[in-house]
Amino acid sequence: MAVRVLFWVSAAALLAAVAAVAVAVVALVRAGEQKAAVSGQAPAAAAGAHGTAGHAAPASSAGVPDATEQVGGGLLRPRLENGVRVYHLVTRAVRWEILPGVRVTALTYNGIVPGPEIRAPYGARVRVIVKNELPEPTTVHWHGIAVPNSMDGVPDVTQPPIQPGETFTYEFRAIPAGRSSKGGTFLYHSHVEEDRQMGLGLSGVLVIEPPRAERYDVERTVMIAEWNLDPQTGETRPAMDMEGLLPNYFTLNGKSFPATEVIRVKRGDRVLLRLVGAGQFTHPMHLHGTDFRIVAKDGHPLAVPQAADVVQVGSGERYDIAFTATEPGRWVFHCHIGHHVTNNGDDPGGLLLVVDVAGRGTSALAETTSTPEATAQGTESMEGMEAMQGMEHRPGG
Ligand SMILES: [Cu+2]
Repeated sequence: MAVRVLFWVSAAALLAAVAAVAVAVVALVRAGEQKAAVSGQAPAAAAGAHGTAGHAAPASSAGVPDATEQVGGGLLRPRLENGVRVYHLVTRAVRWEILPGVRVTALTYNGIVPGPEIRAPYGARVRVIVKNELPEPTTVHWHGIAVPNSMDGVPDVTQPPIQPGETFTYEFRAIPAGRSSKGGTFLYHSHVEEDRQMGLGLSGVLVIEPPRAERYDVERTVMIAEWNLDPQTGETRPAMDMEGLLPNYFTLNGKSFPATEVIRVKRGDRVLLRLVGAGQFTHPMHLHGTDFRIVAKDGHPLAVPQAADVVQVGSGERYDIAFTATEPGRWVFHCHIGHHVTNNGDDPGGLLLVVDVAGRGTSALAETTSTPEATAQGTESMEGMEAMQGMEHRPGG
C-alpha cells in the first residue's frame, strides 16, 4: 500500500516537473523575442531599413563627430542674388550636447539642433540650396508655406528623395499657405522617414516677417523636442509613442534644463515666445508669474488673442504667446507633464526654462538681454539650478 502511494506521488511530481520545464522554455523564448523587439536589432535586420522596425534602430554614430557648435537655432543669413534671398542648408550627423556631458547622435541642418532660423519678409523670393551629407536620402518640407507643388518636399510624391552627396534647390515666395496670413511662425523639416529623421533633429523654424509686425522687447523661438537616449552607450533612437522608443530626455532649443537658456527681461518688457512642436508628443506649456495671450496659431494671427497660462503644443503646431513681464523674479516656463521635466528620470530637467524678470535698474544682468550666441552654457546651468533651488514649488506645481 505504502509503495503504491509512493509510486503515484512520484509520478505526479515527475509530470509537474516536466510541465514546469516546458513553461520555463516558452517563457525564455518569449523573453528573448521581446528583448530583440525592444532593442530593434533583430526585427530591423529582418524588415530592412524601410520597415517599421528599421525606424526604431539607433542612429548610426560610427565616425560621427562632436558638434562644433553649442547653441542651436541661430539666424541663417542669406546672400542676395538678383533680388532672391539665397540660403544654404547642409544635412549632417553630429553628436549634440543636450546637457553637460550628455550627447545625442543627431541628424542636423548645418550641424545644430534645432536647425538654423530662416527669416524672410512677406512675399520675398527665397532659394534654399540643400546639400545632403547624410548617409541616407532626405528632403525638406516647408510646413505651412505656399510653395509650388514641386517644392513641397514629399519624397516620391513631389520629388525624388535627395540622395547622399546630392544637392536640391528649393525656390518659393515667403507667403503662408492659404494666403490669408501676412506672416508668422512656420517650420521646415525632413519628410523622409519623418518619424525618424525629424525625431533625430531635422527641423528648424521659418519666420515670415509681416509688413507691419508687432514690436516686442524680447523675442524667442522655443522648439520643443524629445529624445530616446541610452546614456551608457550613447545610442540615440527617434522618440516615438511606442514601447522601447518612449523618450527619456526632452529639449527646448536642443537643451535640457538646467542647460536651457535663461531668458532675461526687464520689468515691463513685452515678450513674444514662438513655441514650436518639433517632436512627436504634445506638451502643455505653462508659464509662472503671469498669464499670456495666444496671439497666433500656426502662423495665423488670432483676431481675438486668447488669455491662458497653459497652451497645448502638439507635433507640427506653432503658438505665438505674448506677455508683459510685470513681476520681478525668476519665473519658470515648463511642460506640465511631470515626466517631461526630467532627464532620464532625474528632476528637475527637460522642458523647463527660467524667465528672469529683473526690476528696472536693480540688476546689472538685467541691462543686457542675453542672446543665444552670448549664452555661456556653464554659467546658465548654475543659474538655472539656483533658480530651481530658490523656488517654493516644484515645476509640476
Ligand atoms: Cu511635455
